[in-house]
Formats: sequence, structure tokens, C-alpha cells
Amino acid sequence: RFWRLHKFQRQHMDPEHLTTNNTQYCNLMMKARNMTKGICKPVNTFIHEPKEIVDAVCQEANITCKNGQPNCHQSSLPLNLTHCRQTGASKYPNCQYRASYLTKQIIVACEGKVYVPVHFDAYV
Ligand code: CPA
Repeated sequence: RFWRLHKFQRQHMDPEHLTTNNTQYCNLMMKARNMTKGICKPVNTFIHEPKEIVDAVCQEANITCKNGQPNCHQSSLPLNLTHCRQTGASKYPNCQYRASYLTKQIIVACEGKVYVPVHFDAYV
């Protein structure tokens, strides 16, 4: 169970880059964060906010996740995001992505005794 919160940090957290207008961001980051091993992960969202802000989303009211579980929570405020989507021409192992920069509310699933995000469900 413990590894899942580290997986969320690896796949979705990037507080260092507050604004990004770099077309290579997704190509570099999807690889650097090990999401292009075995397959190209088709979509992934990075959150450019401090860990405390993202962890605090778990304290918002429970809502239903896409998979029907009740452990999702929506941020009250919009957060800075980069959404990475695999291009049509991208072929493993040469994973290619298009980046979209967004400011949207996020929905995450949370788990654990220290109740923290383990899954990125959506942005709205
Ligand atoms: P991840 O957060 O690693 O939706 C599939 C993946 O695509 C998902 O990966 C997030 C990503 N995505 C994204 N941005 C989007 C849309 C999708 O980044 N806009 O998921 C981690 C694990 O969580 C998966 O193995 C499935 C699992 N999971 C799904 N619902 C859950 C729940 N309610 N509670 C706990 N785990 C859940």
C-alpha cells in the first residue's frame, strides 16, 4: 500500500515547474518519470503545485470516482496542470506526447492511515 503514494508522487507531482511553455515537457517528463517503460502511458497529468496543497485535497468532501469507489475528492481551487497525451504517430519505444497547459480543479482518489492521493481521476 505504501508504494502507491510514491507512485502518485512520481507520476503526477511536479511542483518545481510552476509555468511551462515547453513543447518537449511531456516527452522529457513522461520518460524521466518512468511512464514509457513496457508501454507508452497514453495520458497523464502533472500537477505544478506544492505537495501540501495537493495532499489537502483529500480533506475535501468525498465524491464518487470514475470506477464507482467513494474515495475521490475535488480541489476547491483550480490548480496549474500539464496534461500529456500520446500523439497518433507515437510508437513504443519512441513515445511522443502533446502537452496542454491548464488551470483546472482536480479529482484525486485518496487512501491510507495518512490519507493522501494515490490516483489521479480527472480534472474538471
Ligand atoms: P494513475 O493515477 O496512476 O486513468 C488511468 C490513468 O490515467 C491514471 O493513472 C491517471 C491517468 N490520467 C491522468 N489525467 C487524466 C486522466 C487520466 O493522469 N485527465 O492511477 C493509479 C491507480 O489507481 C490505477 O491502478 C487505478 C487505481 N484507481 C482507480 N480508481 C481508484 C480509486 N477510487 N481508489 C484507489 N485507486 C484507484
